[in-house]
Amino acid sequence: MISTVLRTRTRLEAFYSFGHYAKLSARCLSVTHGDIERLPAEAKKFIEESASLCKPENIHICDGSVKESKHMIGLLLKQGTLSPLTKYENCWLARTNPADVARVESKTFICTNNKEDTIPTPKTGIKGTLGNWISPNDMEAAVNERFPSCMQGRTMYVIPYSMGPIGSSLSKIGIQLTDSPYVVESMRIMTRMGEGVMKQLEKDNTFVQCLHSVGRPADGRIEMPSWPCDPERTIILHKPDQNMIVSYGSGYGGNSLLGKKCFALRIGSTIAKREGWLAEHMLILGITNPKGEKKYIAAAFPSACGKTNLAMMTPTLPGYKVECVGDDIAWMKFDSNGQLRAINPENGFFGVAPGTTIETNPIAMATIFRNTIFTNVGSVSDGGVYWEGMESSLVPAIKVTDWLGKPWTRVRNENPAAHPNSRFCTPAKQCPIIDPAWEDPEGVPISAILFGGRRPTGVPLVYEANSWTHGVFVGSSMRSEATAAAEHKGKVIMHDPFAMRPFFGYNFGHYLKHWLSMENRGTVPKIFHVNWFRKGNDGKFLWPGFGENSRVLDWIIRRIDNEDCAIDSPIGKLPKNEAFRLDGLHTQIKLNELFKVDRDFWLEEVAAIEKYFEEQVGGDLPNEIANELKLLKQRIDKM
Ligand code: GTP
Ligand code: SPV
Ligand code: MN
Repeated sequence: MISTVLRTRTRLEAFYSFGHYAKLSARCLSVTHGDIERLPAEAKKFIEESASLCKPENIHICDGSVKESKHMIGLLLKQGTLSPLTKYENCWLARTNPADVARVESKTFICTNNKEDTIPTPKTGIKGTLGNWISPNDMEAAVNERFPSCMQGRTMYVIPYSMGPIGSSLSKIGIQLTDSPYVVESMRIMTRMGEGVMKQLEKDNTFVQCLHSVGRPADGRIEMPSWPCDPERTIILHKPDQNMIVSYGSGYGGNSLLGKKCFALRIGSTIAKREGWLAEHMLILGITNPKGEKKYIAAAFPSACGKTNLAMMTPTLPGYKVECVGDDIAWMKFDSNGQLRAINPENGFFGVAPGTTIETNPIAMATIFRNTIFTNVGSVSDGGVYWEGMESSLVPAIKVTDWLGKPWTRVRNENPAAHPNSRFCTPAKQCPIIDPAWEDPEGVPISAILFGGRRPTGVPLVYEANSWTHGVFVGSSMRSEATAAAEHKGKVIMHDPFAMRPFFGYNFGHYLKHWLSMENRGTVPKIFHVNWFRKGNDGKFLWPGFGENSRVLDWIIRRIDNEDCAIDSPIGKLPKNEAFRLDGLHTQIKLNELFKVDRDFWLEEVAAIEKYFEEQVGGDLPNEIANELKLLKQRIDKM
């Protein structure tokens, strides 16, 4: 037994501790920008060992300056990765290899010694869907099959970055090594990167180590020199006990901007578990009512289900104001007074482009036409961008090119001009309604947590959980229609607990226990479930959504103030009909359909949740959650 353990350790160290060999090659490292000696010893070691593995031509330590950014853009233009969008200020269009357009959940792994630490054990014969586990040996093999010499002829960029305001006690530092200048430019927008973090590292040398390469196909042939990648062998690896992320083969989104899903959620959730806080796939918004009272709300919706839109909402209810703290990730911790406080660890928005319009999200439209990288959107002959939803901007004289670089006309083409997962990458500080406290190192106080998804049938517009435990159950039983943000096809309804299914850094059952335990750490906020996507028999949305969602927030904040405006239902508390504000709404709302709780639907829903828990979570399901399911079933049975 002991010898097996020892052998594993030695082999493990082999891939990240080349010892003698590493030091020898390190002497030949050519650092062409920045001073490696300023970095803490651990960081130097990480860089040297990675360089001796990947064999880059040279090393560039990023300072985050404007000069550096100009240099990167120059490189990217030369390489053909970016083209200028002359209509706007400092905006660029990137087209990826069409095989590299979204996160690849099937190739994303968490590495722990014990499989049970990463994923619950599914029922015999059932494939687990709550994450992928990889053993330390297999991770080592995966790295050794892909990384040796993968950066040959390329520059290895060193990106010191902070998730959260630099120096905040809620923030954490990462160092990403990458051979992609596109990733450098994107990280410069999405994180606080460069000199400020170098200084912070002098005070605190702990960091998450992130190694990334766009890779190089096994046969050496790079199909699209403007977007090198290796889709066949793409792999995204996380090693929580070493705060380590290793990503190979993809240059886009959550696969390559390692601060986002890999660090802030997967590694983040494991750190949060250890340290007693929460790392969640949630937007954070501030809402001020007509009396001038302000509250902050966090909301978890799956990818491409409306977080950016809600975070930047323009309320239609008069007198209301929404301000944005973050649109994708929240790190939440109780302060010494037992108040839950949240920071947005990011520095930019990596938002879905299609559907973003003046009508639906004017605030995003006011944010994104400066200093922004657009990826896989269409472009127009006047130097601007185009995507589905911008039809009214089309005039015959303007020619559209689709995301693949082909001429596109609306009548002729059935395929969309922009890829459904095309995105803008834009600085958060440009958002006209960015919250004054968005960079507050203490975070903002959270008064409510929302869960939601795309549910075309059965699930009402909004309901309130009866208690914290019931709320955790509501999060655990979330389901949503698949979207283009990942590799899933079709509109199947998938279980996506807490909107975290692709992002759990550890066993979902343990995650549930951790959430349940929050009640002992401070004053827990009220929990709600929302669904903007319910459809009528005619297949049309029953609710206009977007700015009209302020009516839902209005009811929610009145509930936070304990106003008597709710009635009990078997699934939770619903708005009293007369209390839900519809004043000034010109479209006819079928309230009965929108809020209906149908017995047959919910019996099926309960059965689906029961099956899911049984097949996927098994013995790791906390009793409290099993009990909430039992109670729900009893309440529905009695309907
Ligand atoms: P990620 O960045 O992938 O995490 O996505 P997200 O949750 O931020 O989703 P986003 O706000 O970008 O919305 C995705 C899609 O949902 C867009 O096409 C929106 O137009 C649409 N959407 C957002 N809010 C609403 C709404 O209230 N009603 C309807 N019908 N559609 C909405
Ligand atoms: C998501 O899929 O939830 C995103 C995009 O926010 S990505 O950064 O690619 O994960
Ligand atoms: Mn997201």
